[in-house]
Amino acid sequence: MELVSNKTALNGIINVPSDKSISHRSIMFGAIAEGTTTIKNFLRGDDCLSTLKAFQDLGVKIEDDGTVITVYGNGFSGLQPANEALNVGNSGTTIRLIMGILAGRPFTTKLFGDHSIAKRPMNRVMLPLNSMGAVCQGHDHTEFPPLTITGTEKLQPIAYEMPVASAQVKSAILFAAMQAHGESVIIEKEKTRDHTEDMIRQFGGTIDVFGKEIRIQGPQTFIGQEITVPGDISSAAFFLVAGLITPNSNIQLKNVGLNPTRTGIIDVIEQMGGTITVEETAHADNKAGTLTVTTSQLNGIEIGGEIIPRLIDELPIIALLATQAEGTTIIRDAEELKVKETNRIDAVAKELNKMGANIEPTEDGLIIHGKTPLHGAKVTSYGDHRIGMMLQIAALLVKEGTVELEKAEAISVSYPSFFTDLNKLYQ
Ligand code: SPQ
Repeated sequence: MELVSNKTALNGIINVPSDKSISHRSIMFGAIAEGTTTIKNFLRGDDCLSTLKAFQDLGVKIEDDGTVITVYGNGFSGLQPANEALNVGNSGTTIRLIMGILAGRPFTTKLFGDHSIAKRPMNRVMLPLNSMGAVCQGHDHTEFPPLTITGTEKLQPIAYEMPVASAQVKSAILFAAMQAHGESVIIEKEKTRDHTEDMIRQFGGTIDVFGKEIRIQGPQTFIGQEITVPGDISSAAFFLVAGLITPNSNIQLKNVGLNPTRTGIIDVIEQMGGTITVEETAHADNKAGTLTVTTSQLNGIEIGGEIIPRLIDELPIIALLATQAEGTTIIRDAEELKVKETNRIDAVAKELNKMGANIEPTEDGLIIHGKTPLHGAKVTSYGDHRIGMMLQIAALLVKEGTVELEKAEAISVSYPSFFTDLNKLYQ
């Protein structure tokens, strides 16, 4: 499709779509809890709908009246063998977290997804779950999907030092650990998003967190809750950057979730000299607020270490931001980007360079030399929603030529109303 280009001002207010990570987990906790869970502001993006369908296939009654999702949980033992293989679509969160839940269920489940899921590493989840007593197998003796998992009611607790900083791996182990008999201890490599830990408490369970050390006792039972999902800072990120780099702009983003494990992009914008204000508002379950950005002069910075998991999904759009900053920006310690929906290090460098950026891909990140004007080109999202949205924001700066995006449909994975929201800012 041809992207919107050559915008000289963006102004307005956007209600950010609901948080993807929290939407997935609200269905999962609803399904394993006893009693009814209601979910308001559920994200009806493709990924979260894959999670919803997967739990329906596992025998959980889930209704959607168009406003509220209602999950009728019957505890872990309410999950029943699925008649067919579960299709997780494009969603890494669905396949990895569901494996932790299925590790404690005494039946076999097959899981598959799209061509991107078939390339995402699964040993990071399969190895710890296998050591707890589940039997997980990848396709053709590899670690890649389609996968088979046979769970057991006799899961052993685990003491596990995580080799990667990953909220998905941590969450999968937590879902298994809450079904095991005894105490499990998980040590994180770096602190990652903690929505699973928050929901354990919210659904009436217990968990102890001391910095990077997590202790959880199993078995635990959970009670159905009323959940309201806040807006997703990872979706807000595209319009934060749009407002900072497009001339004459002022954009307000309402109801953005501000869990501190997710707000690394705000720190980066401030360090680069961007004008951003954060106004916290009351939200039922999670910290949230209004973020306002205005067009800014930016400077290059270094981004690495503990902040990386706090902005891992924002790195493609941060790379675009850096192309419009004076000087060099270095992103390091971000090798996890290579195993997302696509290799995001290569994709960002290749596609933005086609548009005139000066970006060097490295083993664990990117070196971005700014400030560079951008021009028209034929680009692709590689089927990765975040690459697709980043390229649309880049196109806004293009004055000459057009930007043609291949595989734009991937954007509906996390932000189905992305183009409609963008449209509101220049009408
Ligand atoms: O679900 P999926 O496909 O893995 O989604 C992504 C994304 O960009 O939306 C990653 F590609 O987000 C992950 C995130 O990178 C969602 C997530 C979570 O909800 O727990 C955690 C992060 O992944 P990881 O591998 O670091 O645990």
